[in-house]
Amino acid sequence: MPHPLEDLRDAALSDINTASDEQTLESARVRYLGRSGSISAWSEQMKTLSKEERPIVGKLLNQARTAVTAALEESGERLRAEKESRALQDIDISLPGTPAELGALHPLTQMLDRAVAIFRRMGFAVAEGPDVDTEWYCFDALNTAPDHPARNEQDTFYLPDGRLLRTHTSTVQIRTMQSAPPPIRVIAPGAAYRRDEVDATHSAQFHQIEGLYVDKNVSIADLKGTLEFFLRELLGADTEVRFRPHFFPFTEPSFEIDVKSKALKRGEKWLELAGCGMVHPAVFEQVNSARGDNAYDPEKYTGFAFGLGMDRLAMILFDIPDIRLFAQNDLRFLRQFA
Ligand code: FA5
Repeated sequence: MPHPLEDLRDAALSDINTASDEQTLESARVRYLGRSGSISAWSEQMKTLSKEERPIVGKLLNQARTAVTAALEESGERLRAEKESRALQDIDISLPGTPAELGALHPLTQMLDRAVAIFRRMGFAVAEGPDVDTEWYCFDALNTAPDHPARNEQDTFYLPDGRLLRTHTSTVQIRTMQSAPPPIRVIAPGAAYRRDEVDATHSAQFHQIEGLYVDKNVSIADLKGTLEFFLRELLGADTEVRFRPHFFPFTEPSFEIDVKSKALKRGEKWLELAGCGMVHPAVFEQVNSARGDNAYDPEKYTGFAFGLGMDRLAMILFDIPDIRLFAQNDLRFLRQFA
């Protein structure tokens, strides 16, 4: 005759194997293996058994518990699989899926990435500064007189608290020198803002890459070599580069850079791309007084700086006729660069 524990085990297995949903299965688990379940109750009774009975019942109890636990697991797995296939039965897996739209980088971002990569190869690190800045960083520290036309409200966006949207990335030159002594070799890509009349080549928000190199014995030859190498890497080996004398308050001498390249669609015309020059000693003096030391001693150090207009560079590289296209978010335009 089977032991009552064996009957109990068989009843449990039958309940478990026929459970048709997870709830029924769970109540079977509680009924047999739960704290006050019937198999657990047998464990309690062990103490009351005789020495001879105890190992026999102990063995049966273990077998029952192992078998019931395994059956619970198996049935749980079966019920989960059934539930899943019920959920899938109305789905036609042969239907084509919804295509995921892949994004792409904006042409200006692509341009910046390419430019930054070339300067990095030349050992330039990337520096950053805020778009909203003070007049001191934008003008005073850059040796720009209080009556300079660029400071005019007609040219610059001022905030009610007197701060402004930086009119060029040259602010980052000052911030970089303020925070570290020479030698300095950085580029600072970022946005600049001006109240320029908006047309095909002028925008109120545009992008520049600032460059600054300060060390002992930095010369105009270094400036020319660096920028010519950069422009030929970016626009092609046959690119012609022209340095035209110009005026900036923060560099002396100063130049504007024009390029001409057969690789570009409008190859026959010179295009103004950037301003540059040798850092004016007055800028070093401003930085020294802000730092409270003489780290940028103009007798010991020289440097060059430049500011490249990235939108115009992207326009000639990608043959884009109008600067306003960059900001209009027109997918027909943007998709051409994906
Ligand atoms: C400057 O902004 C100087 N900070 C450049 C500089 C840096 C000179 C370091 C010396 C040393 P400029 O105003 O010329 O210079 O502007 C530089 C470039 O920014 C221009 O050649 C042009 O490519 C671009 N740029 C200027 N204004 C606009 C505008 N409204 N829209 C698009 N690009 C512009």
